[in-house]
Amino acid sequence: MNETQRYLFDLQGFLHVPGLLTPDETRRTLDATRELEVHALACHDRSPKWKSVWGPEYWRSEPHGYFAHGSNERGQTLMVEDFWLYPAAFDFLIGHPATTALIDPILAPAAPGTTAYSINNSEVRIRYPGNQTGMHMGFPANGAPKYRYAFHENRITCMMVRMIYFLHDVGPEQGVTCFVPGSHLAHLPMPVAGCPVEREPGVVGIPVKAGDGILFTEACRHGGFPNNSEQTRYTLHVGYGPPFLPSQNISTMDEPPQVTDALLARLTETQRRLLVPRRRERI
Ligand SMILES: O=C(O)CCC(=O)C(=O)O
Repeated sequence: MNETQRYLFDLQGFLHVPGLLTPDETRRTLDATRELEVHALACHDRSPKWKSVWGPEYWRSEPHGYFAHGSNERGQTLMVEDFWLYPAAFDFLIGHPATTALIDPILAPAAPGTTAYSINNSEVRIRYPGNQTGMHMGFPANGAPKYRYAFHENRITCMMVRMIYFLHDVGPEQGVTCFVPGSHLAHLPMPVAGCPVEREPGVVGIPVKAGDGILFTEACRHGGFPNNSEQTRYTLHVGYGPPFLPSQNISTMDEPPQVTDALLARLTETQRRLLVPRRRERI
């Protein structure tokens, strides 16, 4: 993270990173995401159903173990959590060097001898025409220690951050991700009840190109403008936090990370540590 990026991240609570993925990575990831969309929709009826502790209902792919939620109807979102469990096009994003270079300097430093941080959240979000994402987070209204943003001893120290990978262009009318810049530092709750996403005071939509990323602190209030186009929006969202924080996927909230032997066998040791924090070993 360079000085300008650091300045903007601290000021806004988010950072738009053009060209985070190469054109080839972007194309391959979009193809894999569309394949996963077909897979997830096709296994809905025959898959076991689960209700998350946060309320939403999911189905779980029997062969791969990922959890999916939603539908492909107009106005809806299809979410697939722990998308790495679907082999194997997404593995390169676990410990992705360009992402790591942005995240290393801003996550809360870990205690000596522990993994610096882990991946605690991974979602494919597929937003169909007519869909929007309600605004959420932002201090102090939804403030909680696990989302905290702080600046301490000349260092940004976030608890949880997220990277969104955009797999195609998303213009102003195509469901852009939006933020209330600076809301990670706000003292007052958002004052307008029932406000449409795009009319919330201070909200700004961020148009992006294929391959761009947006990094943000969970303490910054955010959501997604309505997708007023006929283009379905495909994004990947990956969350990072301290290694003592378990899964933050809605399907498996606060449970141990969901991994399979098949996934772990494909990964390097460094990648495995990002998904499964280090534990004691019998010697
Ligand atoms: O881009 C969007 O639709 C909203 C993203 C979002 O809410 C999130 O990643 O938590």
